[in-house]
Formats: sequence, structure tokens, C-alpha cells
Amino acid sequence: MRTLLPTLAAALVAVGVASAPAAAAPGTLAAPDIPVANVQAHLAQLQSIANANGGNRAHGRSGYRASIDYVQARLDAAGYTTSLQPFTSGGATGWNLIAEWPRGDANDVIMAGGHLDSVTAGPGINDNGSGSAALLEVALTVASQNLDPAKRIRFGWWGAEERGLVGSTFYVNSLPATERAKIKGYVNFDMVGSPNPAYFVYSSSGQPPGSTDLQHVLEAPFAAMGVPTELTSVGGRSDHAAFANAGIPTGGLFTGAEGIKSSAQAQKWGGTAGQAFDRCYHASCDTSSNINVTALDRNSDAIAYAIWTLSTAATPPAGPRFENPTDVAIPDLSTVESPITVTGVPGNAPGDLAVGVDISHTYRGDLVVDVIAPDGSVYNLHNRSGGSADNLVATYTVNASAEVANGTWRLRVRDAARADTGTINGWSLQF
Ligand code: DPN
Ligand code: ZN
Ligand code: CA
Repeated sequence: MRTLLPTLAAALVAVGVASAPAAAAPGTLAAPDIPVANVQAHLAQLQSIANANGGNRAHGRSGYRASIDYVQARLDAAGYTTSLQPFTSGGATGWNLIAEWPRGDANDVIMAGGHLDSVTAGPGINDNGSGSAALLEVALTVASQNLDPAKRIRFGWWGAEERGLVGSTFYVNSLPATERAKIKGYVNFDMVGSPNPAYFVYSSSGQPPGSTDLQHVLEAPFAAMGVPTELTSVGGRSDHAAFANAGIPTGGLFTGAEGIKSSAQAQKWGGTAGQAFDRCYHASCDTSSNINVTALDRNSDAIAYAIWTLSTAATPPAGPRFENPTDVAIPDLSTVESPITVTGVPGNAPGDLAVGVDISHTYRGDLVVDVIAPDGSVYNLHNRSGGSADNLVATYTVNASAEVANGTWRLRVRDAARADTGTINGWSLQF
């Protein structure tokens, strides 16, 4: 049993949340401790389903449909509004299961999801029974606590992830633009009980603006538990990808797949160095015994913390926003600038000035990007990281509280290496 309360205030400051969750009374936890035994009980059900259906829960097989039916029945009984979204892949029908907690602002949606299908080789208990079961138990806890959030909470259990992110891509592509715009963030949970676990949080680097807040909200509970985390770039390997492609902020948790645990990682997390995080990844031995219960427990609690924090936080009142959408070419080996003139903002800039940057470039490791305050003070945003990845589309938080807000701010971009070039598509300052 652990409490997230002592560091809650610090965590909330870290994510820029203005006030504590409305439901938290003094002396109670800000987010419930999810009993891992309940998550394990869902995993046992998924294992039984695989056992009764030829050993797997894969797209197009009876074990997938039985998995959907199990999760949906539990959610329906708890008061969720659920729906199945059918799609076709490889000549077989698959389904996404969408569940909404029918409270909070329907125009302001926080989504959490993970894939429910396994590979055909085995029952897929860590990949991704673990994320599916943790999400289910958190959803049931939202219901049992009768959570009354400011935002609408929507859960997704995706089909056919293992065939190439098919279900989640279908879901996002089916949403009209007005519906997409209502989704303020998506957090993904794919493999959260690996037997030789890492504690990875999806890095916001290269993800849509706003993803940094999600990264922080997923890091905070581990900090409160005293568990070190590492950032990981999961790229297009799981179901957050479709949301990111649509410009929706994304984040997630991951305890590792076929990657090998280093000795430094074994030292801080325990487990076995030189061995895969999950030796049964995509194999027949990904069964109920292929789970590290401590990792499953910590991740389930972290998911609950994120859902509670994201859904109950009042959106902090936004200050004025300024932008310069003018294209500025970035020739090879050159320095260019784009100005924004700020007027009518009294006093100094905030400690969390949000600087949105949208740069197209063929090699972002070439770039040094600074924001320059009206008095000439330089704040570095990006210094040649990211290697051969292209474009730099990100929002940076700058402590600009020493700067007078009014005046001309400049985005300075230096291309410091030969060959690749780009364009500043635009940038913004959110006070
Ligand atoms: N997408 C996972 C799978 O289903 O195989 C593996 C994975 C999950 C990789 C999360 C990276 C991050
Ligand atoms: Zn997976
Ligand atoms: Ca260059």
C-alpha cells in the first residue's frame, strides 16, 4: 500500500494543473489505489478465454470476440455507455470497444486505450492483456467511486493492433474532424506487466503539442512511488500513433518487449540484466505466469492517477496567445529569425510560457532553436537532438518569469550542419 498524497502538490505543479481534483477530500487519496488482485482476475479470465478458444485471442479468431464480450459485459454492468465498432481486416471482422463514462463535458474528452487482441501464437497476457485488464479495472473504479469529472472519460480497447494498428487507425480515421477536435489527449497502455520490467514513459519528443503534459502526468505517480522511469520513443509501434498523426496529444506507459535490460537498468529496477524485458513477447508462453505483479500493480495505479488527474483538473484559464504563421525558409548553414510582437500583457511573462514551434526540416539534428525575449535574453529550446528524425513540431515550456511580456520576441533557428534544410512554418507564444 502506498500513498500518492505527499507529492501530489508537487506533481500538480509539475503538470501545470491549477487546482487539486475536486473530489479529493483532506485525508483521502487523490487517486485510488487499484487492487492488483482485481487486475489479475481479469487476466485470469483472458487466459481462460484463450484456453477455451484454441490458445489465443487473435483478430479473426473466436478468442478475440470472447475477450470483447467479457470486457463489454463488465463495463455495461458498471454503468458505462459502450459501443462496438466493427471493421474488416484480412477478410475477417474485428471490433473496437468504446466505453464512455457518461459524465463531464462531452466536448472535452480524455481518452485512454490499449489493444485487446493477441498474436495467434499465444494468449497475449502481457501483450496486451495487461494494459486491457488495467484499463478495465481503472474504468470499473471510476464507476464504483462515481467519479464526477470535469472532462468526459472515454476508453478504447482496440482490435487488430497486431496486424498493424488496424483498429485504432480505423477509429481515428472514422471520426469527423469536429469529433477529433474534442479529444484533448490520448494515453496508451500496451504491455504494462512485463516479467523483467522496465518503467518506460512515452517521450513527448516528436509528438503533437500538449504531449509534454501527458508525459509529466504519467511520470508523476512513479516519482511519488519512488520508482525511477525512463523516457522511450515508441514511434509507430502502438495505438497512440493514429492519434498522434491526427495531431492529438499522446502519452503512454510500457514495461518493455523484446529489448534487453541493461545492467544499469537492472540496478535501478531489479530483474535480470542481459535478458529481454519480456522473453515471451509474441510467443506461446505469454501466459498468466508471464506477468510481474509489482509492475502490473504500479502501472495500474499510475493509470488511475493519470485518469483522475487529467479528467478532474479544471482547465487553467488560458492567457493571451500570439502567433506568427509566416513561412521563413531555413537555408543550409544559416541563421534565420521570426518575430512576434506582444502587446497588452501586463507585467512579466509566466513561469510556464508555452512556446509552440512548427518547423519542417529534413534532419532536425542540424537545428539549434532559441526563443529570444524582448531584452535579448536567450532561452534554448532545441540543441541538435533527435538525429536523423525530420520535422520539429513541439511545444516547449519556458520559465520566462524574469522577462517583461510586452515587446518583440524572436524565434531564432540556426542550421548548423551541411546538406539538409527546412522552413519555419510558424510559431506561437501562449501566456
Ligand atoms: N505494439 C506492441 C506489440 O503489440 O507488439 C509492442 C510495443 C508496445 C512496442 C509498446 C513498443 C511500445
Ligand atoms: Zn502490444
Ligand atoms: Ca543543414
